[in-house]
Amino acid sequence: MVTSSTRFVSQLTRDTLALILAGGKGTRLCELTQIQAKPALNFGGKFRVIDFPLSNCVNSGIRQIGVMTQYRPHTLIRHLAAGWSHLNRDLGEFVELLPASQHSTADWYEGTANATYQNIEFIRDHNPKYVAVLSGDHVYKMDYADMLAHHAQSGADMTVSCIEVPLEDAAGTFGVMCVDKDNHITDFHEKPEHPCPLKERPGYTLASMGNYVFNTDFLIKHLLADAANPESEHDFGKDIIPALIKDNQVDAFRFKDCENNSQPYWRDIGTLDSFWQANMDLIAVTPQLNIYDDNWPIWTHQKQRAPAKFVFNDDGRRGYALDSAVASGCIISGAMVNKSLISTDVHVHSYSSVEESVILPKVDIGRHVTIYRAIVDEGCKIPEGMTIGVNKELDKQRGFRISEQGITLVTKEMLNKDAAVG
Ligand code: ADQ
Ligand code: ADP
Repeated sequence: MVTSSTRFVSQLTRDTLALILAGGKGTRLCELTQIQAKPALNFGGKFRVIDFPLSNCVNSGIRQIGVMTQYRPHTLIRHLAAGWSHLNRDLGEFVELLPASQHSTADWYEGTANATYQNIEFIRDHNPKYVAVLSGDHVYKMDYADMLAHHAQSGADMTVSCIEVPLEDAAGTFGVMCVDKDNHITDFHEKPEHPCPLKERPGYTLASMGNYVFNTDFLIKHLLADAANPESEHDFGKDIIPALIKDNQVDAFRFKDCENNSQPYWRDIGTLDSFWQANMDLIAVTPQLNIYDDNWPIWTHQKQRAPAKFVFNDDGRRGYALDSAVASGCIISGAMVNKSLISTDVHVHSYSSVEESVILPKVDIGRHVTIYRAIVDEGCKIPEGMTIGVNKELDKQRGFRISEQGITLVTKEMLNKDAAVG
């Protein structure tokens, strides 16, 4: 039976246009984002990061989606065209690409608010009641309909989704806010060194997840005002939210797991360490983010591949993987894989070991290779006998990158340079 409340929520999601911000550089991911934008990064063996917000939209019932691209968009565009172009336009559903420099001005997107400003005509064309501006580079499962219902029922002009984060993790990293007892935002600072602690949970602060819901007219009015302000950097966190909270109702939507009121999984994979850790989180024995959940599938596109294969080689060496995820198209022959995430089309040859590592697609790991606590980028061919991640000094000498927490990153270019020197 359809209740009035489900009808209410389905109407809200139908009345919402989602704009996904997918143009950031992701500089702290170093060489991993040298040729592609952060939302296009391979993640979790077979996904790309943008699949998470896109799947959240579709699973939430928001099926009118624009993706604002800018920085090195090639792989992102290819992925969206191959995997996300099947929504049915005849039913009013779409995922549309909104590249910079193609809209009301000939300029690049200067900031998140400017990217949205440049798409005002697109918003007007679709005439939604609400606009959800969503960050394209986070890994999480979220029903945006909860946030929309909160927004509509509270009568807010704008709603910001937020999550409780330890003070030390938030400092200099997230936009943080103070709220009153009704969750109206009373103070907002973008990436302050000293975030304000939560009264009810000292040691924690309320961090913005970079997801916003607006009443459409309100959004357009304030984007126009911001565009005319020469002092503004045209960023939601730096300029728009701090200015709006003074005279408008801007609410915090506290992202919680409704069933048990716990903190859901949400990760910004902005650094090599957080990228590695979020991949490792997926292969935990009981992961907090369940990607095997039929109720909230993470949709993606990938080419058809043969199943992963594990070979007992001619010398009687087992090819096996433990506490790991191995994507299709892989062959693990006479080699050991432990606590690792092996993406599509990886071949690990005999007498090699891969531990606590993230191996991105199309990697060939030669015989007698040891890889420990590393990220191996797409397309690498690791030569026979190479050791990665065991001796960090040696890794550095070879030109590999070592993250703050000691994870080694290896890319094709680094291997080519090492081969040229060696
Ligand atoms: P950051 O993630 O640091 O903080 P930003 O680098 O602007 O902010 O990226 C936000 C989103 O916008 C990302 O998805 C990025 O790809 C995209 N983006 C950035 N510049 C863009 C541009 N010119 N054109 C199109 N897309 C662009 C933000 C908020 C904080 C909040 C964190 C949560 O500003 O308040 O705490 O997200 O991670
Ligand atoms: P090693 O991994 O010992 O260096 P190979 O690369 O020859 O040796 O692969 C070992 C085993 O992996 C093969 O004997 C075969 O069973 C399997 N294998 C390799 N390539 C393929 C393939 N293209 N299709 C199916 N199985 C393959």
